[in-house]
This record gives sequence, C-alpha cells and structure tokens, in this order.
Amino acid sequence: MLYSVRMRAAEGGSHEQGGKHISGAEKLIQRDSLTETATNMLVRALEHSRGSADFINLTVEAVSLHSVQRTKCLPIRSVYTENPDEGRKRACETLIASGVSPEAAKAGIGCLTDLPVSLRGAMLVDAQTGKRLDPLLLRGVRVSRMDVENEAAYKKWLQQQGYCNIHIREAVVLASKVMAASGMVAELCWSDDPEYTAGYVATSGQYTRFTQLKPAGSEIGGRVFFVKAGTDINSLITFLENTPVLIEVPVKEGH
Ligand code: WAQ
Ligand code: MG
Ligand code: MG
Ligand code: MG
Repeated sequence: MLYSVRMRAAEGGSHEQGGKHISGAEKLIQRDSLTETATNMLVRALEHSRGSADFINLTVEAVSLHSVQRTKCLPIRSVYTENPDEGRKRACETLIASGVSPEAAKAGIGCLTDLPVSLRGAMLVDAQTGKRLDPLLLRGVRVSRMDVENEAAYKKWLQQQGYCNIHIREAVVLASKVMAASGMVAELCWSDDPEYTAGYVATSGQYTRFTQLKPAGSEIGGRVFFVKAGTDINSLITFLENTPVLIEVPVKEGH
C-alpha cells in the first residue's frame, strides 16, 4: 500500500469560495513517512511567500500498489536566459521543435502571460489550434498521485547536476508524469512564487529549464499542457488527476 498525500491552501476563503491560491503539493509515499510529510506540507502552506493561508485542505488516501504505473524520469537541461523576453522566445522555439504549432505555442504563452490571477491547476490547450480544451476555467487540471520511486536516489541524482531546490525537485516529477500521458505533446510552466523566475518546457524525453521566464516579483504563474488534436479530454484528465504514477530515477553505471 502507498499513500497519496495532497495539500492545497488559499487565502480569503477556500478555492471554491474564490480565495487566492497560495500553495499546493502532492506526494505518493510509504505509511511510515505520513506524519513527517503531512507536517511539512502544513508548514509550507503556513509560511508561503504568496501570502497567509486561512484555508488548508490536506487529504490522505491509501492507494493499492496494483494500480500504480511507472515511467522514466525526464533528463534535465538548463538554458541560461538573460531576461523573461529571451526566456519566452527560447521556450517558444522549444515548443515548436517538439511539434506544437507556432500559433499554439504563441497562444499558450499568451494564456500564462494574460492570466489575471494564478489558477491552482493547469490549462489544456490544443497543440495545433492553441484553443483551451478543458472546462475547468478558474481551477485548471491539478496533476496528482505521483512521486519518485526512490527519494534518496532522486535527490542524489539532482545534486550531482547541481540542482538542489524543491521547485526543480517537484517540477521534474510532475512533468515526467504529464509527459507519460497519451496525447500529450509538451508542457510549459513558470512558478507563481514571486521570487522564483525560472521555468521550463517539457517535451517527450526532455525537461528544458530556462533561468529567466518570468519577471521577479510577479505572482502570476501557471502551466499549459499542449494536447494532440483528437485526444479524449476526459480520459486525459482522469489520468493526470487520478492515476498513481511512480517516476523511475536513472541509475548511473558504476555507482
Ligand atoms: N497540477 C497542475 N498544475 C499545477 C500543479 C499541479 N499539481 N501544481 C502547480 N500547478 C500550476 C498552478 O497553476 C500554479 O499556479 C503554477 O503551476 C505554478 O506552481 O526547473 O514552482 O508550484 O527551476 O509555483 C518550475 C521551474 C517551477 C523549476 C514551477 O510551480 C526549475 C513551480 P508552482
Ligand atoms: Mg506549489
Ligand atoms: Mg508546486
Ligand atoms: Mg507556487
């Protein structure tokens, strides 16, 4: 048995009541890590740079091992960009190289830059036309029930590449699950945390970070999932939200 632990926090009432999204997190862990994980998530909700949470939802659910799928962790590449304009230009090129149409890449970047407030989930966008596909306008699709298979090996693998922060650690897990979904072409993301300016494009087989993708101080962030035309949107949302997925970390030869 594994346990799905999910947290979402808002300020000014719950998300459903229109409160501002402050923080969210999701993990898939063994029973003996439950107390520590839940405590860490609470602390994180209460001490977040986006504001002071007055609503916190913490959900714990047992997940049968039989229902768990496995997929490989995406390799990471970092592209140094001087400012958000350069970052977005490079991100746009990466999206187009992965099969997103130029119109859809532009529209997807526009979806994030034009957001009036951050959603707690992601927008599904047609990779050809650039049109929004999901019906969850103010909520978005929240990817959940995923984690790395071996946390210690994962941290070591990241550290060896110089990646030590929790944003990267969580984003690579999320992107690896997202790219395992059938019909997924690419993902674009930048953080809603005001101090965190890096973002990424995930494509099948690669996680590409851009060091500047958002102006420092901005609280508007989000995610866009670019989806192949003809994909069954309901099955895709079910997979992203509900199917438990463990990410396999590469093991280096000779270590
Ligand atoms: N499912 C779907 N969308 C999500 C999820 C999720 N589980 N978690 C966050 N989002 C969306 C939501 O709209 C947030 O407002 C937005 O993404 C940003 O979330 O390589 O930290 O947790 O240096 O602030 C990327 C770069 C960091 C990491 C992303 O996102 C790197 C980050 P945050
Ligand atoms: Mg978060
Ligand atoms: Mg996060
Ligand atoms: Mg955030």
